[in-house]
Amino acid sequence: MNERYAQMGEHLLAGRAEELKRAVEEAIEAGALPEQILGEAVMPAMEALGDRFSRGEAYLPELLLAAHTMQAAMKALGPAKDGGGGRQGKMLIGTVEGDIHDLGKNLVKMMFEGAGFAVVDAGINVAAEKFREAYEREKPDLLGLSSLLTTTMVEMEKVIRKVRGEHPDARIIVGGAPINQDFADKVGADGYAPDAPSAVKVGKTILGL
Ligand code: B1M
Repeated sequence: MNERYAQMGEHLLAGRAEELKRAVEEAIEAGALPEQILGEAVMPAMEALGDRFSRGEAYLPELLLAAHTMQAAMKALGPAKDGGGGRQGKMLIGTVEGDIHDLGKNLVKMMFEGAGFAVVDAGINVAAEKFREAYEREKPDLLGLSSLLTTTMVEMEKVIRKVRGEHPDARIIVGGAPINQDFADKVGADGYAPDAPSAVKVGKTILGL
């Protein structure tokens, strides 16, 4: 399986969406779990690309290409087969203001849907006030906030304050590359998860499921 994962990473970075999608489908058929594919193939490839970008060895178009390719291939991961349905509850999720990264958020959404949640996606670059409005409209059991930039992680605190100002019992989970448990505690989130599969576990724990 290791060689298969390495090849998936190569497809991702080269923008070969169809090949990646096929490889993911074959791996799932061979018994691989979505979280294994994410952890062994997708995340290491994205991290390597991010490191090259930091060193000035890769550029924005390469990041975009990998992002598009991953988006196309993510459908093949398939954990959301039952479309959520809301058996376990309702989640509202979004990426905070100033931040347009959405691949991680989309994965978290897919995993929650796969676990039987109805998920409302507020999108990217969502201002605190928009989160509050959506929270009031949707009345979710759980609010999920994603941030990928050190410059936007502070927005999480604003959203939490804004939503809890009106709904003190709101249950909130945060995540994204720069986030950790200490930060989550500091901003008053109920939970933090480092990746999409564990987000579902943490979310269920928060909800007492
Ligand atoms: Co951006 N980018 N990017 N980028 N980008 C990073 C994040 C960066 C680390 C790259 C680097 O320099 N090494 C860096 C941030 C540095 C920092 O803040 N410390 C960075 C930068 C600087 C930027 C720009 C500012 C670049 C520029 O314009 N000069 C710009 C910002 C634009 C903006 O947001 N305002 C920018 C733009 C972009 C693209 C648009 C080109 C593209 C995003 C496309 C998209 O999302 N549709 C992009 C990409 C692809 C990346 C990297 C390479 C990959 C991110 C990704 O999608 N990973 C990234 C480098 C890296 O992460 N190593 C980088 C795969 C994804 C599945 O993982 O999102 O981490 P991730 O999600 C994980 C967990 O974090 C967690 O679960 C997910 C799955 O397991 N998780 C949660 C996420 N949300 C969660 C929520 C939860 C729980 C868990 O509960 C609710």
